[in-house]
Amino acid sequence: MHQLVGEEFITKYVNKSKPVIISGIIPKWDCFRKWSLRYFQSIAPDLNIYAKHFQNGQIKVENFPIHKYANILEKYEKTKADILPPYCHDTPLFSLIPALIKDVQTFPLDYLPKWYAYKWWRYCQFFIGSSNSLTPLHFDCLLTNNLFFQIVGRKQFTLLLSKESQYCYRHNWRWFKVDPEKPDLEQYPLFNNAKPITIIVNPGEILYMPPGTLHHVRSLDMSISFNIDWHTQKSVLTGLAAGLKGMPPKNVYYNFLLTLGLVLKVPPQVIFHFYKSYLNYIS
Ligand SMILES: O=C(O)CCC(=O)C(=O)O
Ligand SMILES: [Fe+2]
Repeated sequence: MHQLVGEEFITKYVNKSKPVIISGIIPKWDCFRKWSLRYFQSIAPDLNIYAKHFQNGQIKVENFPIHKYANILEKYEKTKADILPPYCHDTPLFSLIPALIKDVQTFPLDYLPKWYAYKWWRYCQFFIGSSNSLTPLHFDCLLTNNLFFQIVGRKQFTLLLSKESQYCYRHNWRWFKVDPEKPDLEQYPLFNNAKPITIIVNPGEILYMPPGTLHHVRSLDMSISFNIDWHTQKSVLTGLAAGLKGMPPKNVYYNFLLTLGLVLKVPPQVIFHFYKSYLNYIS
């Protein structure tokens, strides 16, 4: 959809839990012409990058000065060695480099509940990595809506609607054992019933994923993206109720905070103080 306005986005997609790709917004932003890892380095030379290895269901974190991380990615893009560089995944870069906020104007705040308007950028998380970087199949752990902004490079998303999770062999609340790129149907025969949708999100496009959408994400190029995970009044109550369906207590706690904000109108200034640890929460 081209330049979708807030009202249409909410009635046609959020209220109907339908994914959509939105074009025509990011290309008007300065980030679209400006951003690269070297640009981030030039304005924040002392930044430390935390990067993850996803290995057999485990997540290992390493950290590097930004110039070293840029060197590692550039070397990988030249050699395409067998070993993938670690992936800078889920980093609150707008809080670490506030000068980047002005590069994403005008942010589509009319897509979100008004409660998020106050310092909305604090809820955004960045993904910076080489081509071939992978985020294995999962859903977002608070059962939030996700607006995903693809700034540099392309990403291939394999999506499965929430109800398809029964065919994907779940482990640890949010992760799934099936590899949708090459599913082992002998080990995971139920996946035969699943209807995965594979899409490419191009630079300058925004992907909307409704709560509980399973996604497996493969970077096709060196890539810079960020998302905002956000609740509506309806999704936050569903997220809270998921405490009875195996959601870990820590996640229920974050959904409780967001319920205080979105439903009981406790101001974001108060809630964020307690919520901010979520932005460094690895689950
Ligand atoms: O871009 C990626 O690799 C993962 C994105 C993701 O999982 C998310 O935005 O929730
Ligand atoms: Fe995700």
